[in-house]
Amino acid sequence: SPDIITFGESMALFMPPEHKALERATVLEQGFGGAESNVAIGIARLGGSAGWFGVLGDDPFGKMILKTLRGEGVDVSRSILSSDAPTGMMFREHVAGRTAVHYYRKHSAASRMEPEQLDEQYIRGAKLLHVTGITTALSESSRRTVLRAIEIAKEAGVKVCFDPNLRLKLWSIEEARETLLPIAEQADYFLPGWDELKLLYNTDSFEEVKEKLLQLNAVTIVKGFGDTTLVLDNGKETLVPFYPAEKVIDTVGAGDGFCAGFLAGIMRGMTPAQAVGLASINGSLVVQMRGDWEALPEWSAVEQRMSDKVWVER
Ligand code: KDG
Repeated sequence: SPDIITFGESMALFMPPEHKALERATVLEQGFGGAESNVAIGIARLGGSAGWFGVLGDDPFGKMILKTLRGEGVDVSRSILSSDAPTGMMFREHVAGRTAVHYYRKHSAASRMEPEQLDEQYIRGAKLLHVTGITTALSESSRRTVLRAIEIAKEAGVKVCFDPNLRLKLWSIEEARETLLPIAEQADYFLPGWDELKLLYNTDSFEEVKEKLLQLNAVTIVKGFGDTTLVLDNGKETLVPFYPAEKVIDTVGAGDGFCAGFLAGIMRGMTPAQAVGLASINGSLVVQMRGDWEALPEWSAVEQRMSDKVWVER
């Protein structure tokens, strides 16, 4: 198995060029996205060993996604092209400085994923399993699939990384809390954003949130804590400043790029705080280009920036 395994729903992505609104666009650019496959690509670009699996429709979009992932060096050998349902789709537009996402993914092939489709040996053979809350929000069966995958990983001593990736277009905050908080309790690495934590714990108080986080077993990485990332590792707190982005074109995918950098760093034997430094460089490069994963850097590019020592660990 690859060192890091992840799974979820990847979707065809359509965007009007030049920040036009969808209502007025006549041409759309085709790409694809999916939080977990974004992470897998990011790890592979950094020279890491990554596998992604999912159920896609046996249609041009499913084939495009698999081919691209394969070309990026991600192991997709456990993925399935199913003729029962189509590949999910999403449309994205930038209107008045804001990004709007329109999902067409209800009853997609991925949302029909079942725990029985998991290759248990494949998960057991990895070093780390990465899951996100998006998959748990898709359907009852995909939620059970995530929970079963975590169970398999834990039984085999495979580390579990969890990004809640709260998507309130997919479910209510109450439903999200009920599913996501118990998963955080099982994680070895927990990568929420500060905005997500406020919603999940229903408070704006840092002290209250911190008290909850300190009860978890996980190394917790709080993204977007002001202009820093907060690392909570065994009761020790470290603030790592953001690596500055020269320009911001498309922020979608920043969290996934961050996660890929973090996990690649951990696999290279870095401490969590060091891995956050790498994660932050990775995230800052992703936002400078349109699309979720296109701008993810190769190892040589981040290595050079790390040695610039523009970011300081404190
Ligand atoms: O993190 C980026 C993802 O949000 C995007 O790729 C699409 O997976 C996606 C989702 O469900 O929103």
